Amino acid sequence: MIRTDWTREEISDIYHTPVLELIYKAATVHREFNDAQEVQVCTLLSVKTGGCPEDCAYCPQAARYHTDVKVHKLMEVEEVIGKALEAKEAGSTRFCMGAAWREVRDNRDFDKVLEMVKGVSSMGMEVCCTLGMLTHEQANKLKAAGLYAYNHNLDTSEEFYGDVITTRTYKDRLETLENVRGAKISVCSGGIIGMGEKEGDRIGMLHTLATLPEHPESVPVNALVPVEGTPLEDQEKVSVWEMVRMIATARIIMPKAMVRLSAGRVRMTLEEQALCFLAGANSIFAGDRLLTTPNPAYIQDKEMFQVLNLRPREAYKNLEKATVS
Ligand code: SAM
Ligand code: DTB
Ligand code: SF4
Repeated sequence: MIRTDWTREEISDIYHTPVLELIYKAATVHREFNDAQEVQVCTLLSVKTGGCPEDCAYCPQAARYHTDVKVHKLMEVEEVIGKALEAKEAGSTRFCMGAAWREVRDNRDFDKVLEMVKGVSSMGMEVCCTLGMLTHEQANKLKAAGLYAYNHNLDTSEEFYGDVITTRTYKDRLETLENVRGAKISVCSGGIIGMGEKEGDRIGMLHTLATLPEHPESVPVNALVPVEGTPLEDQEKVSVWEMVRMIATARIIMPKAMVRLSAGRVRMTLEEQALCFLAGANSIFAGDRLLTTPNPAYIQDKEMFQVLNLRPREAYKNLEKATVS
């Protein structure tokens, strides 16, 4: 049964289940609702990099931190289409374009992004964008251009949010998610662990996601990539068991969602990633770059899929293809 009335206590009990029991339960739920051999392969591209006015403590693209990220204006449409084609040829079925913006503005850059969305969508890939805050009208325009999904992470609990970001509120985040949902765009929303949050914050974030009127179709679970120059540069690496608990809990409370083993895979072994798949992860970012930080190369993931007998999930499986109007 799909439930949106979970209590924090119920989620906390699931999260704190003895870990092998938790993996077993999550693996069982996963098999009830999904094909456990299938893993979605997504590719990210930073179409506008760095110089962001926000103060997200984890982010190498915030202008106020001194990181090695070079500012790059919005890419040209043709170049982006070329990158999407490369991703498609390498086996990716979802292409996610990210921009280091606080919010979308109704300007020429937005028109250009709409062109990118049209182009990638017409290649038969699921197109996703992550561009910051969106109004209802902007969401409708993206939908009309063929946008399939929109990523907008809650990142952590409402209580811890102010310790990580002060330039926007949790409420702002939830409003954009409502605008995305309202435009009938598939919702991608998750968060980051390893930022110094308590277990209660991880549970709080999962509670918010699992009690939205509809669960997000995708839930990315990122391990913090500590980047030199950001306030979180010295955070310790999260253990695989923490990733497993997050993924397994997300799988049990949002059984149909694509739970994405997102940032942090470069620091994980194949065996550690296998545990995450067993716990119910069924999506990854592939390609040697996330937005600005490294990620395993396609060839490495191909080998991993072979060893673990996993299959890439086809685009738009069981779903209506996005149409360009
Ligand atoms: N500017 C837009 C926004 O904030 O929504 C879109 C791009 S932003 C980089 C997308 C997401 O990347 C963030 O919400 C955060 O969850 C994730 N992210 C950024 N830096 C990260 C890091 N160092 N480690 C893990 N995840 C990170
Ligand atoms: C998500 O949850 N993780 C991705 C994607 N959505 C946009 C981004 C991870 C970024 C990691 C740091 C970087 O490469 O800049
Ligand atoms: Fe800007 Fe997004 Fe990075 Fe925050 S996470 S600083 S909004 S690019």
